[in-house]
Amino acid sequence: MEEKLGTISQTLVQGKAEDLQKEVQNALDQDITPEDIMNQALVAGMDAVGQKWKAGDMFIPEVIRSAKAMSGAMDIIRPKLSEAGGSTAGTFVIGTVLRDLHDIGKDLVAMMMEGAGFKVVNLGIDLDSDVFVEAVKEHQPQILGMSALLTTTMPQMGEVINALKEAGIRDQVKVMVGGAPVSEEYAEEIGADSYAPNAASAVDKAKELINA
Ligand code: B1M
Repeated sequence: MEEKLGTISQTLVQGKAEDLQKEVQNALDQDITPEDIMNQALVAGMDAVGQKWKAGDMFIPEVIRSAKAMSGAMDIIRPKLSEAGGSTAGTFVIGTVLRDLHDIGKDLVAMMMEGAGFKVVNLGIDLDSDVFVEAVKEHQPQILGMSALLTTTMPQMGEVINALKEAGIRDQVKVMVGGAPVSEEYAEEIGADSYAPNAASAVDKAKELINA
């Protein structure tokens, strides 16, 4: 199994979208769980992409190719995770904040939440505070999740919390924040209810929030 997952990771790093879809399907056919494929192969592969970019061993076109391959693999995994999830645990609205286009981590969180049985409303990227506020009014989620990958866009999460207060709906929803530059301390500073460092812990934190 480890060899198979390693090959999937490698194919993702190489950005070979078609091969990746075949390998993911093949792993599922061999009864490797969607959670293992996602956490041990796909998330690990994107981590490697991030490190290679940081080290100057990969360039933006290659990173985008891997990101697209990741998205194709997610299309195969998503329904399998949902199947495993069972009944609705609550509603979770998630989006990436204004001027931030990173969506891979946010989509992983969304998928894991779906897998854990939450009804997920994925709003997308580059979202103004108003979009979050309107989504909370419309979908009445138990939890609103925000993702930010840039130090320059992190403050936008605080702006959204302020907008929820101004709209008089801050106490109707728990707010969870995450993304590479975000920390527990930062979450506290902006008045979020929860912080999760990765997709798996986002599910645990969400369950804690629901049961609190
Ligand atoms: Co950009 N980028 N990027 N990028 N990018 C980073 C984030 C960066 C750290 C790279 C670097 O310099 N080392 C850096 C940010 C520096 C900083 O501010 N601290 C950076 C930069 C600078 C930029 C641009 C400004 C580059 C440029 O144009 N000069 C530009 C900005 C565009 C914009 O947003 N306005 C840019 C663009 C891009 C691409 C478009 C090329 C592409 C995004 C493709 C896409 O998302 N569709 C991209 C990518 C791929 C990356 C890296 C390489 C990988 C990000 C990723 O997908 N990681 C990244 C380097 C890195 O992180 N090492 C980098 C894999 C993913 C699974 O992890 O997103 O962290 P992550 O999500 C995790 C957790 O953070 C957590 O769970 C996820 C799963 O475990 N999590 C949550 C995330 N959201 C959560 C929400 C939660 C809970 C947990 O609750 C609600």
